[in-house]
Amino acid sequence: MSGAVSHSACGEFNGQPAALLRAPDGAAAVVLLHGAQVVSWQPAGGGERLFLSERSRFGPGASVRGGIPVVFPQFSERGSLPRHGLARSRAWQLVRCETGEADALAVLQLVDSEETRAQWPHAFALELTVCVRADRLDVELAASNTGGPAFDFTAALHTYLRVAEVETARLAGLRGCRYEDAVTGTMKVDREDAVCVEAETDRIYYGVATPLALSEPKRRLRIEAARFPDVVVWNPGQVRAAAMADLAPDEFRRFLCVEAALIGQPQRLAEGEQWWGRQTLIAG
Ligand code: TA6
Repeated sequence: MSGAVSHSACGEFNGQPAALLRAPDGAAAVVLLHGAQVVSWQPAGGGERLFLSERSRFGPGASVRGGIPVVFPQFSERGSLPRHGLARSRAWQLVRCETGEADALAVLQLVDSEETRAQWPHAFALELTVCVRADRLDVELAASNTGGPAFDFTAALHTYLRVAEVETARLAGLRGCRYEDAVTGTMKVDREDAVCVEAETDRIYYGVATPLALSEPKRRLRIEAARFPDVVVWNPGQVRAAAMADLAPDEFRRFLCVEAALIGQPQRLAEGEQWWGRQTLIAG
């Protein structure tokens, strides 16, 4: 993280406005105001645990390849909006950025505008809360219907977990879960003790009730979720990655997306109602 600070501050990351979080124990994170996208997380005493492509584009309109893109109100192309909705491509407002006694916290907000209503005709407010301390990162997304007819949405925290080599990573905890294999267009049940990525992998697991564990030869990561009932596991593989301008050669080997998601049963919010969901990463 460029320009490391001893406390939390609103600063810049790659020339873009960002919340630079640093807890008293040294745990740190960076959150761009663009898209409220976490682009860096370093547990106390540890190294970077999120992937960020060296070819990521920054600035208005760009979607940054890596970190934790916020997907709302539409997952993927399951609707009429641009892929993964409209939240990740807009400038959010930073409303809190502070270091507490044992943690550091940022809160960012996005509300509807004439522009968003032209794409998605609803009054909404989003709030993303990012908290770091010790070995953990908590990211919580809250969505509210701030006035008007009920609306349905799907959402995800599209987390790019950094790995040394994706083929040596193992994701455990999904055995027995039903999943939609977007590569083959089929529904399956996972019978394996762990997901191993050897080629393009694009799976939506529905109704995942237990924490996951990402294991590599030299480190582990525990992945917990609250009120995100589904999990997306994605790696583009070599062929698809070669066609992605914002991925450098072989960078596909350096990440596995494990996304806390709300896809299978869209959430309905009547006027005045709020939903929230959280993903927690615990470094080991
Ligand atoms: O979450 C998996 C996925 O839906 C993949 O199908 C792939 O499209 C990925 O998201 C990345 O999407 P993006 O729009 O960020 O390139």
